[in-house]
Amino acid sequence: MKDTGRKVIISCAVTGATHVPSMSEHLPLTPGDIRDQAIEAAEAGAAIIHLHARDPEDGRPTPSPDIFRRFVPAIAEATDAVINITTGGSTRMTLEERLAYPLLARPEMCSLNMGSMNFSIHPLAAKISSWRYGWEKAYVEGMEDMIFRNTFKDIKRILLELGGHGTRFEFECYDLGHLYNLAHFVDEGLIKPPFFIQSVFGILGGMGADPENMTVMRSTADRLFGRENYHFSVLGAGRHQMSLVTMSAIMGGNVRVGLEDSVYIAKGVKAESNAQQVRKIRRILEELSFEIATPADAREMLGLKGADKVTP
Ligand code: KMH
Ligand code: ZN
Repeated sequence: MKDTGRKVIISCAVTGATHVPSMSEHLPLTPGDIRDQAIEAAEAGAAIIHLHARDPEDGRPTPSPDIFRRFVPAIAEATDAVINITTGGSTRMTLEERLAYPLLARPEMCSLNMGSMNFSIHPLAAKISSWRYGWEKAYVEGMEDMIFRNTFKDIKRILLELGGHGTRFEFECYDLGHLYNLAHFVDEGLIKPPFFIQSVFGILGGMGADPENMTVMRSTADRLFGRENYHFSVLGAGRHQMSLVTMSAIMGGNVRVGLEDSVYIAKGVKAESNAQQVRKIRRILEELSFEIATPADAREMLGLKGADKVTP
């Protein structure tokens, strides 16, 4: 793998499908909000922008290609950031729904979740006393009984269908076993290096946000894939976000921030935008003498096909 001089890729996950509008007035909901916050995050230094769509009427997660098309091309037009579209969607969407837009757009990059699991923020429901939209309470409470489905067959389908169009993946690994699932597909010949491994910490249903877990993920990935064959990255859910991603950079990895993963900028303080989180991690990394990857660096590091090969 070509050494581009150890630059750190900042990914920004702009809105997601787990957090609900009542958690932060700054969570972008409409196509215009998502577009503007994504562009600002890219200008602040995010080389990769990870995107979900929401219904403009009430902020409910949606897989609708029509809604994605109301902001993705505008972001691509305004920035040279790598656009990374979710294939995880939400735990309530079918795989068919989750793949509807990615299969049309054939992005440079998509997320790919490496195992089925529980995935929930239901304990938060008890802490929210006033709900902005009628759907939110049942949505959050209902996560207690949801399964985030990502079977071997589902993963294989995504690798074959999207991978067949040259899309490469942010492999989201929430547990040690997910690295072994990834290794299984490498053994099957369905994935070629360089792999981009997003280790996810602090999701209820996945591994906890203990720093020790990161050393286990890192050393296991080294053993399974060889450090020269993959790029490590970390996201930390909620209050663990900034400390865990900083640790990733120190361990030779990359970072993901964004309101999809945490609505905070500091203890008890809500982030006013995605760009604010990007600026904060950029500041920390530069203070530590890390160099930030540009979108061109990220494309080279991850072997991406280029923005010109994406269907607008
Ligand atoms: N919010 C992340 C923990 C996806 O979009 O595929 C999950 C995620 C899933 O990013
Ligand atoms: Zn996502």
